[in-house]
Amino acid sequence: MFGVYGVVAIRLASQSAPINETAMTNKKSSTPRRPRPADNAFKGETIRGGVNEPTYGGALSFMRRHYAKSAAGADLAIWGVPFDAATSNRPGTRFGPRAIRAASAILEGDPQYPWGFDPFAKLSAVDVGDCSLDYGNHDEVPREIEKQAKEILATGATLLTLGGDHFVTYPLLKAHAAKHGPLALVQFDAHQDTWHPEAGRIDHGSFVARAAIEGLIDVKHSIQIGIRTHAPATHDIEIVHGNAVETLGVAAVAKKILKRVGKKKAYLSFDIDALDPAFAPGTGTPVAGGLTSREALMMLRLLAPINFVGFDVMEVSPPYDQSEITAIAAAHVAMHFVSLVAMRRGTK
Ligand SMILES: [Mn+2]
Repeated sequence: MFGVYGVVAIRLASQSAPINETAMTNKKSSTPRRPRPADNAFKGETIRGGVNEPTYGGALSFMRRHYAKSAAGADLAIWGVPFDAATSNRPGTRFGPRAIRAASAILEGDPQYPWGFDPFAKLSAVDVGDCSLDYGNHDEVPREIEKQAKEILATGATLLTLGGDHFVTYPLLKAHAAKHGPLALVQFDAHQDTWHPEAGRIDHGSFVARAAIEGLIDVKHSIQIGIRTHAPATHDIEIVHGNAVETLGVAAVAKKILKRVGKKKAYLSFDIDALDPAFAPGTGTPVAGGLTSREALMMLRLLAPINFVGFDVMEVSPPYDQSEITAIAAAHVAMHFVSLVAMRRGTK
């Protein structure tokens, strides 16, 4: 059983994104292994290439990327949206971007596993800091997120957002759809997020309904993976339930995603609660019976053929986390996003 499954997974992986075995086994890097001086986030002279700071020290940014006020000239911009006022249960995701940046410090310098290359040798990337929001004026929050996201997208950079609760994805989709048209949504989540789609509501459980109703997503090419709660409507989006990932297997689910999306431009939204609470305890609305982090990361890797134009990882709530388990999972998810972009974009 495992042997057959393994062959399928390897074949699919080799078709979509060949692994550089030499880099994987030798762990050779374009940069020396000895730690360099700390604080590349501020002192970096280039927005390319790996760095080798001590994992435990130095100024934090996502994967030690240089902080920049503008994403101009970069292939990829990493951005935080520390907003958690739309959550229905546990708050705390306003601390998510900071925690994911801290957890990502273990991911710089080496070829990233299992990709076998340093993504920043292939693409330039900057950390553009966090979205500026007024905590006392929630009505302005959706407009502000959309406006600031549009400013980043106008530079030509691909945007990778660290949340924040899942409401944030709604204004992010507005900004991306304004540039690209309706997008195929690939959503990893325990929840369909199709509740209470009234205009003006600020609710982390409604972004999918709003996006479908407003035509921000192309529902016929959209798919949700890991669902294990009921919701009022599917909006004709394909659903792969949490238990199906085990019965079908990772490679078969990845094939379903590739088939559903086809050649459409796509947006990848990863709610960390797609993972089981064992792998992501620090989140707003945990649901038992979820994916393992291994299953999720394997699936992400198999999505390399998809033309993703935007990414987010949402719902990391550090006050409910233990030993950074959730933040580490989210940092690895985001690293896979970076590697997906590197696979497609190559060197600019
Ligand atoms: Mn969710």
